Amino acid sequence: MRLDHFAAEGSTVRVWGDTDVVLISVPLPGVLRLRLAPEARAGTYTFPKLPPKPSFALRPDAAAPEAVQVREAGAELVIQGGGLTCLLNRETGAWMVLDGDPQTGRVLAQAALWSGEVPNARDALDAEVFDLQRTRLTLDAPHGSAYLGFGERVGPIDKRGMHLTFWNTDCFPHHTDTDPLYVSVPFTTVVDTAGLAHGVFVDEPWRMEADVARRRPDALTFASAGPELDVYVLAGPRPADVLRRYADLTGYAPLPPLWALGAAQSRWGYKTADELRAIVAGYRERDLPLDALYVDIDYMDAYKVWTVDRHRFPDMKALVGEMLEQGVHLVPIVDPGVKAEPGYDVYDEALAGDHLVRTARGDVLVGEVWPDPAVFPDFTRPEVVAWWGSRHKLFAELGISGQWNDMNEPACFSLKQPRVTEGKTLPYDARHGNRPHIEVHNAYANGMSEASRAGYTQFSPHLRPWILTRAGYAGIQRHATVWTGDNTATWSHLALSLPMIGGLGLSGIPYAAADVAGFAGDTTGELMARWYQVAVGYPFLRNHAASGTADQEPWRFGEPFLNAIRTALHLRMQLLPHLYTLAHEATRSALPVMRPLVLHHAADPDALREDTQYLLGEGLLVAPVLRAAHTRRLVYLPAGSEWAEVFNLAEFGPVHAGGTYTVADAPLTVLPLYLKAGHAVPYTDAAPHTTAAQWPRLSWLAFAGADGFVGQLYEDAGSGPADAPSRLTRIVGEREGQSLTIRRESRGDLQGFEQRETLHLIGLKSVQSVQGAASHNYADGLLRLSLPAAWTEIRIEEGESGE
Ligand code: MIG
Repeated sequence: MRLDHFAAEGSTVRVWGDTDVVLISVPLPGVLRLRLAPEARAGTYTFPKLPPKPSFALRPDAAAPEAVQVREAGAELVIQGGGLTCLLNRETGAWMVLDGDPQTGRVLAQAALWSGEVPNARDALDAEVFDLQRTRLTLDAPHGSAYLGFGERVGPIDKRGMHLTFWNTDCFPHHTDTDPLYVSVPFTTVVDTAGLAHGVFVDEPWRMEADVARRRPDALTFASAGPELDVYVLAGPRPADVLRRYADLTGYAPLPPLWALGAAQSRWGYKTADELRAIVAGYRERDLPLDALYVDIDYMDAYKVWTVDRHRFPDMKALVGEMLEQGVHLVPIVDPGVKAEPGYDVYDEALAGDHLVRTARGDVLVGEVWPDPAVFPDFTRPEVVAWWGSRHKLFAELGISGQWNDMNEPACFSLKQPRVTEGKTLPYDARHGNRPHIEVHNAYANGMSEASRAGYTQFSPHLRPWILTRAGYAGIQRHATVWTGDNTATWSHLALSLPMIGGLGLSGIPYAAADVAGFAGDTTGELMARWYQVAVGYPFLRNHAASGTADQEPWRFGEPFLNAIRTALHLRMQLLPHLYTLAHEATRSALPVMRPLVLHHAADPDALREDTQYLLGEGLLVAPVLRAAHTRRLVYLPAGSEWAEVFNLAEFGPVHAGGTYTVADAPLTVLPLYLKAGHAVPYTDAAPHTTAAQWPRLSWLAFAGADGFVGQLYEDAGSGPADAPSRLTRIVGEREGQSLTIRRESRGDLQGFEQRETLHLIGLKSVQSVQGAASHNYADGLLRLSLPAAWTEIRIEEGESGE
């Protein structure tokens, strides 16, 4: 590939030859973009100019790009900006991106090859012979590097050795080797053997595949059905830096309401208002916390979206209010398929407004989903997003602020105008305005969920929306969070949920979760109990089951399982101050609530690929039991600091050195938790449901390391607009010789403090005196402090003569 010409045009460098074009720019510091357009002459009338390229992934409020410089050095062009360098060979087209300057910079990504095919004139006309791999990019995959993320995937946390397809698919049920699934995010964080990270994001919603060092162990290959490959290389050096840069590019997730983090119950098969009332009563009479009920498709009249069946739900508004009084939020499901029925206002409006997906021949495309026949709003067009958003008025007026968007791959069971499809969805050549379905399929759910968020924000500005989606493309985190779809009630799916949610977190989606106890198939009491324990740290916690499966509300299997589930749910409620703080942190840092160990221990090879455990923040490690009839498990404690057992958040247990394996004893009611030296974690008392994200009773578990410790707490009303009064509190313990000084620093405009605050502290060899606490007690290495209201400083002297 020869690229003879180049020109600097504003903040972009254009390089081109007889047939190929590449545009290089630096949208953010540490992020370099190469828009690769091989064989562009054949497909682009304006060659060597490229038409503007809209993106579903990029945040709309992007900053101005960085300035770039370009110079020639032999056959190479040297392009620099934002701290990065791109070297592009004009004789071969090979390029590399370095962090820093050409002499000393670290090589991030290196491409020997990128190529395209001259589009066949038939392609555009006959999608059944559409070449599914029109453009290709091959990047070096150095031996030993780990490949994280790629959206929603089965398999281990490191995707090396997998061949992945980006094509959102409704698969009921999915299995531990199913690919693709519902969510496509062509973004990976690469971690080398020294623990240094960089990112690669290919912003193409087109059908794509990625071969992650499977066919060739030394190559990561992207192949797209589209004419271009829009590549972003993101600098590290830590995985957390890559994730933050990805969110700077594609957006941060908005803060969820606190109630969405509480316990939720769902079932496909709850059919009437009275059934829902009975479920709430079942929770309340057994002292089981409950914050939300998800309401599946049977509330609708004949599966007509934006309707409510009047017989089964005679007064939805009253029901929503009645539930809210009991601390329970109703979250209805919404499907995109609109019943094609003249006289049904949603259909009539969609038709009149030209909002629908069409066939290649230009007719409205008609398929079958739950409504039959069904038509599909074209959420890839802004005017359709606006129209769908306006439809949320109905639910907002009922007092609803949470919504569950399903089937938005989009799923389509059959077509009335049959064409070849890939999976149960729309045909490749269906039309979205003038774009073929194969180009925008993966982004269909983004527009649908954007509409939901915008709708609730418009009609209920005093509430904070909670939007769940099954499908999505890069950037979906700005609009909604993801649940992992139709999993199965098996132990292998329980274990799979950790790398799956972890992988979504590493793909910029910080609040993803899996259905507790499995959607398909009958669960068992033991699997339920262990699944609830695993889910204590899921970003949200929803029990959901398929129609026809055995009942799986927490009490259905009796004792000892009910007690174990109650213990896990109470643990969840206790941890909400910490989880909500992490949720808030995600809105600033993009670090997920449930963190794979690699996020904080990338240079520790045992931690890097450990995906049977997870971290809640940097300081709390969760090592749940994932196997039937096991009451012990092996736990890896990452190197670099000590870890103290805090099983079930109860008493401190033994302290273990990092970089070691230990065996956790975990009978049915026990969740093994470990607190890292140097960290403090806030928690509260269990409650039947959440209220405000302010904690009349607050406790801290703290482990003073050699440098003391830090802990954080974010508080606000728990709902309402994100700019309402809030407070971020840091408690910092600093050592100086024999003394430890603990300070509390709060920032923000939220008034009022905890009414009862205690600190449980380990890590001190002895205690001679304590100043500033209301009372204290030191025994067996554990110091308990009762803290006065509005405290700001505690001083502890270590020394031999304890009191
Ligand atoms: O064709 O609404 O993944 O959570 O319960 C199945 C019924 C449609 C699939 C979702 C599942 C939901 C179910 N839906």
